[in-house]
Amino acid sequence: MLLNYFNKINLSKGDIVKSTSIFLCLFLCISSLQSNGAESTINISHAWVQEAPPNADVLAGYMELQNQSSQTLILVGARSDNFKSIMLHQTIHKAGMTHMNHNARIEISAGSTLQFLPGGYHLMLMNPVKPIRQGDQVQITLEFQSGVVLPIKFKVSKERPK
Ligand SMILES: [Cu+2]
Repeated sequence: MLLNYFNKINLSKGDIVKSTSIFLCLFLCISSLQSNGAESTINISHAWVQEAPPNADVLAGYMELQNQSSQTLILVGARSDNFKSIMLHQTIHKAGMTHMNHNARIEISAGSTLQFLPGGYHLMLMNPVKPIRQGDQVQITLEFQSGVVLPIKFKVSKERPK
């Protein structure tokens, strides 16, 4: 009786594991299909990291993000081997004060362009793992809520590249 009971438990546990992996596979397959279709609808240009003193703990990354799709695009994060962490920030001027907001997500509505510029939206690049100099290129991967990930090369420069 007891043995039967355990057999039953094990069986249903196995089923759950099986269905979870099937689900995971479906999910991954669907997101990779989506990313194939979506990449052409997201256009990133003028991607640059503002040059900072060699010992700077924090740098800022900027870009122009065009959403050419018919759906709202939601940027949820960024990562890079060149930095310990990256946050989505927005500089805000309010009542004569300037501060930075941390955004968990940034929405770019269908057909619109969002500028990441000094004094506005930026990627806050924390703790570079090695010194970053003018002329370098750093790869930063943008992560979207749909599951799309886009590796982008950012040019290190004093000002926005043409
Ligand atoms: Cu910031």
